[in-house]
Amino acid sequence: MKIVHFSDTHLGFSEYNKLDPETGINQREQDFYNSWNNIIHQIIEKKPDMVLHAGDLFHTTRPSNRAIAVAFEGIRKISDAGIPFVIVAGNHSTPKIRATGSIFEAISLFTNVNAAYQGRYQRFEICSVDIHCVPHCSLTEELEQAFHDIVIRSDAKQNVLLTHGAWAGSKNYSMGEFNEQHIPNPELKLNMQFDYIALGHYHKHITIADHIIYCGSPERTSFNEAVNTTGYMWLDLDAKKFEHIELPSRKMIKLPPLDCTEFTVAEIYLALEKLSTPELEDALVSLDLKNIQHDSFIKLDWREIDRLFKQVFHLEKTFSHIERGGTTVTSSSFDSLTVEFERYIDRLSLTDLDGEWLKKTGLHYLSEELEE
Ligand SMILES: [Mn+2]
Repeated sequence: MKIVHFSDTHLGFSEYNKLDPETGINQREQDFYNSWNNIIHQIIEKKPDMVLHAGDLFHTTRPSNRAIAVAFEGIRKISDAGIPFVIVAGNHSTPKIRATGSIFEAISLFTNVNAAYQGRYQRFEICSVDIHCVPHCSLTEELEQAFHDIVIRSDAKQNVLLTHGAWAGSKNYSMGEFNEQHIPNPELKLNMQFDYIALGHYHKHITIADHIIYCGSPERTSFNEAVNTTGYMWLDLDAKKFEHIELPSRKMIKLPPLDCTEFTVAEIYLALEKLSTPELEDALVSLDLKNIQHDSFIKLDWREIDRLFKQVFHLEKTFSHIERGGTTVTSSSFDSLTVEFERYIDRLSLTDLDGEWLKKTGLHYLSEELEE
């Protein structure tokens, strides 16, 4: 029995104001679609007996038509190949109000596809393997009930638990999100034994115990995930061999913090020039300038820094500076003018003005200005 276990695909995630030259779609949004398509491609090539998705298929509860189209195209390929597909809803894809309905209702319509999304335990029997599903539950009582409802049948050849949340244990597998759920270890609490526990939510691939595994996400949603490898799990359930298959994703690099205490502006530029290597090409890069002296700080040209790192996809800048006469250190981050402008418009509560129009017009003038 060969199984693909993947998770946290976050289709519809988008960030920064850069478009894919080929598709015209936000480049980061396209990156997530590419990673999804890459896994679908591998599934069709390698023909596992089953595919499991451990939650956060979409980035939001109400995904865009485009995100839905990309998801459906991939799921249809798995379905058409006759490969059973089981998916649970994660915290990013569970509506707060049940009356909103769920996109998983539509997903369940595909042949060979089983979705658990209703805040309760569901079991799917596939080729004599029982897939025990605990999706994201909006209430703690629902989650407790879901675990309480798990039944291990005597005639099941193997048992797999598929769930989404922060695994309770000695380490913290939290993503720091307000609505995440904490998963008790049912093997300890309920005295059950599973052949494999397929976890989603924590974006880093990590083996908690031989058979309890977070597969990690195929793309990174923040700089906290810079060190993570990206990919999916390939399971040989009978041989109990569980392998993480790495897949390429957009590079994300955190540069070591630069201490500017002793630096003039020219020396800061010089130090940055050394940090700006060809390796950073097309990567998401974060740069932290520490303790910039007041005199250097006011002379510092952030556009010059962007020019020094022109090979990168996006440069995320954070800094702290020492104010004149004092030791006060302030910390902040500043993005490109276009990103800051978009953030500013988003913060405004516009009643008489069309925010989208304002954004489009403003960005148009800003990009013309920046190109000169
Ligand atoms: Mn997630």
